[in-house]
Amino acid sequence: MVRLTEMSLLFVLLTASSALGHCKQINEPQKRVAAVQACEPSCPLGWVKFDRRCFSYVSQTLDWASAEAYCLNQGANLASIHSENEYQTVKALIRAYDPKQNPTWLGLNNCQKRRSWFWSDGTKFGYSKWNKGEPNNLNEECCVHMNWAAQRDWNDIPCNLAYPFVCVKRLE
Ligand SMILES: [Ca+2]
Repeated sequence: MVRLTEMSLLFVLLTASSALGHCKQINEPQKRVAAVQACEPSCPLGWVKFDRRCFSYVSQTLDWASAEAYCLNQGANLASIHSENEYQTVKALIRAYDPKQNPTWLGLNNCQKRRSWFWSDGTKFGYSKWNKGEPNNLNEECCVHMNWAAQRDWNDIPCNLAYPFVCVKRLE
């Protein structure tokens, strides 16, 4: 019975490691679990991992559509945000590269319809962190950036303005 359990564990571990491809086979049983954990997919260099996704800050200032195109070239989209913890992670990422925390594009927009907010990565809009009085659609604003004004949260703004941005991609 013990032998069977051990064989099952070995099978699971080997299946997991072959699925992950780059994992080395470890022969000492006590090291196998740690080895598989270490083999979990990781983000590319310079990308920050949160909740099975990878975030990257891009300091180049581009309009919203060009920023989305830049992210697409990285196999990513402009960042979507789905929780306070995720938001604080993205804020910290921006702060690490830009201590002044300038306004930075997110992937949120309502350019199709006034009250319909969509994330460019196709994830569902739920969490939000608008500045007080936003979104106000002043001057045809339908794209969203964060770190706006003193409150440094979200604001709708014309899409043709240029800001740095954050890209996100799923871990494979
Ligand atoms: Ca606004």
